[in-house]
Amino acid sequence: MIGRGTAGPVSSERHGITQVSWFCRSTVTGCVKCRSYSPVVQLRLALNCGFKRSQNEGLGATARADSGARGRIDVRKPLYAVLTLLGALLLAFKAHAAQPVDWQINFQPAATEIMREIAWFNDYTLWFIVPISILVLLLLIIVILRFRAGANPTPSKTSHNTTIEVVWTLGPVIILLFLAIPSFQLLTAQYTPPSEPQLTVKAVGYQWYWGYEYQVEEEVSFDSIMLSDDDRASYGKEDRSEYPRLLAVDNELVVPVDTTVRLLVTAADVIHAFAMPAFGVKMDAVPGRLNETWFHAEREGLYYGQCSELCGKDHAYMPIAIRVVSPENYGTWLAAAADDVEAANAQLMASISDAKSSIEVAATDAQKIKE
Ligand SMILES: [Cu+2]
Repeated sequence: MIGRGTAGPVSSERHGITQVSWFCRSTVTGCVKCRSYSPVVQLRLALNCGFKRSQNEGLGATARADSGARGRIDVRKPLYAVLTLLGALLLAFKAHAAQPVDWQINFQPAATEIMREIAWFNDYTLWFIVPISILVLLLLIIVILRFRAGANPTPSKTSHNTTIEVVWTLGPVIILLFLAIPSFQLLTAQYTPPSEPQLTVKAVGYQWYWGYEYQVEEEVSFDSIMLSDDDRASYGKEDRSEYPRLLAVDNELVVPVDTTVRLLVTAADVIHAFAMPAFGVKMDAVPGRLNETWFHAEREGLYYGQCSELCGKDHAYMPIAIRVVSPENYGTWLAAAADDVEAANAQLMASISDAKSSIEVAATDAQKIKE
């Protein structure tokens, strides 16, 4: 069984196996026996995540899949305890929005599997970088103090040490292998859509805005220009938390949720780059060349990115906004957008805010009943 984005233990009905981890609670899916998850995830499980098999298999701390029993990390194991603590610290710094936030020092929350893998690879790489930096710093301090001229009036003439030379040659080679293998796997995954794309959109970079063309039966194409403060009222985008300055646009790229979207990227004048951090997408837009990438957004919402290639004086003013909506809303929007994109957007925003307010009303009613 494959579960997606589960907020708790995920169990395999087929083999009765549960995995529980603070690191991968919301990300890792699949069954250890079926090997139904990607190699990158497997490595993450092995190295970071305190992956638990059922007790019958007797491997490490366990979290049983029996009758909905809630698994837990066995913190008796010091390694897991340290990993858990550091993981919690890392998560504490993560922003909770589909846009940058003040004092953010980490990635935006992932909205695609690829972005989760990228975030994992970033954390994984830190496990090498930090110890190596500390080791080098310690060695420098030792050398500076112990081998300073004052303490060594007669310098040593040692010039070779075979053991050290073997260690400092093989050590980096092994470390690089540990980095290269998951890195290549991630790179391959980034260029391999999980399924045949159900929608193709062409994004064209212009100085200085984006244009989108949907490859559908009835032509839908429009320009997406940064929203100016003067236009906020006419587009109904006065809420600056949802439509931030320098990121909000007049017409967003609208795509359905849980759909593999093929993105063709090109430019009409100079080189731009289409970047959407929450999706793990970054692709150069080169005039005369059609680059291809893809994404599979898992959550509805409004996501912001920017042009990521210095492209001229207004490079900072050509944001990218993608609105991920339900397939029904997307269908309605697409039909309306063939005639009038701005009217279709207004209609879409109205139906989304209706749905939001009805959820809020339901929540308030439930609260009242409780009281
Ligand atoms: Cu640009």
